Amino acid sequence: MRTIRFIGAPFCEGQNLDGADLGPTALREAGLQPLAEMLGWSWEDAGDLDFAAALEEEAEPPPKEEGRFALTCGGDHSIAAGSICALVYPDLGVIWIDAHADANTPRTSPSAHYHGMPAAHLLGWFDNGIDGFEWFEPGCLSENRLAYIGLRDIDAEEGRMLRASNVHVFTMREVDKHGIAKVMEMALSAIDPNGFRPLHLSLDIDAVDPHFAPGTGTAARGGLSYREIHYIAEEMAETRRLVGMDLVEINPGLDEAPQRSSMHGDDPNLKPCSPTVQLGVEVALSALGKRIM
Ligand code: HAR
Ligand code: MN
Ligand code: MN
Ligand code: MN
Repeated sequence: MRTIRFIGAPFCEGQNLDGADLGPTALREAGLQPLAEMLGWSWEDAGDLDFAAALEEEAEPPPKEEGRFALTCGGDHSIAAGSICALVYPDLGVIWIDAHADANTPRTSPSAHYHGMPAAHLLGWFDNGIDGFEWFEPGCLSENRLAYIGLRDIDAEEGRMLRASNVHVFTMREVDKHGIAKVMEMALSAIDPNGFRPLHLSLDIDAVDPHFAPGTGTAARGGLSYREIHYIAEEMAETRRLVGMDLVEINPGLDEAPQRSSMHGDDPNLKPCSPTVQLGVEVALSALGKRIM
């Protein structure tokens, strides 16, 4: 039986809104564990990371994750720097699903918010010895092993850096033009031409259209549909090479009231929860292998 290691990462200091830190608890309370167990997974809850304590002590590297499926739940997208750096696979391929590229450097960032920078940090586009990051390896992710899907809110300088790089970018326009199935095919073969690399899915819920995912801090119109995000997750599971996933930027404090919609409407294991939390649970289950039939 394969094991999921659920890592709560209630960190929301990478931006200026409270509430994203409630994500891990909301996902647990919605019943993600029993729902995943029904798919045949064994579940190991690593608890929540204690960021306050980590700041006071000597910075400790995140535990290296191997052999289990690491599901890191934010929190804001800052935590992807840790979760991806902590994966031990040297040839890891990453599919980054987001409205934003998160590829600013401290120099180009219009907001100075770190959640707009973790991709650039992983790619090694900056390395200026930020306190608490002593364990971090800038450049641990190489450009040709990163593909974005869903982008639609990119800063000017960020766009220039991406165009000059070997990162693979599939914006919403490519989704419009080719359809999600073709885009997934292109993204996977771009980062993993021979189909043998371990894969990580970094999923920012704001990639999904705010109609389906209202509970997030930096919503952007014109996003992925309910089925498009599920298709991405299902295809990632289908590769059988998915070793980790981030599920980030779910902000229960900004979410709409709980509503029971049909997909899991009759599943007693899904507890009533707000719509963006429910979407997060459902997409995680698709990435864990859940199929319509
Ligand atoms: N690009 C903008 C910045 O760097 C906004 C980034 C917002 N980021 C997220 N994560 N929500 O994707 O400040
Ligand atoms: Mn906070
Ligand atoms: Mn993001
Ligand atoms: Mn985003």
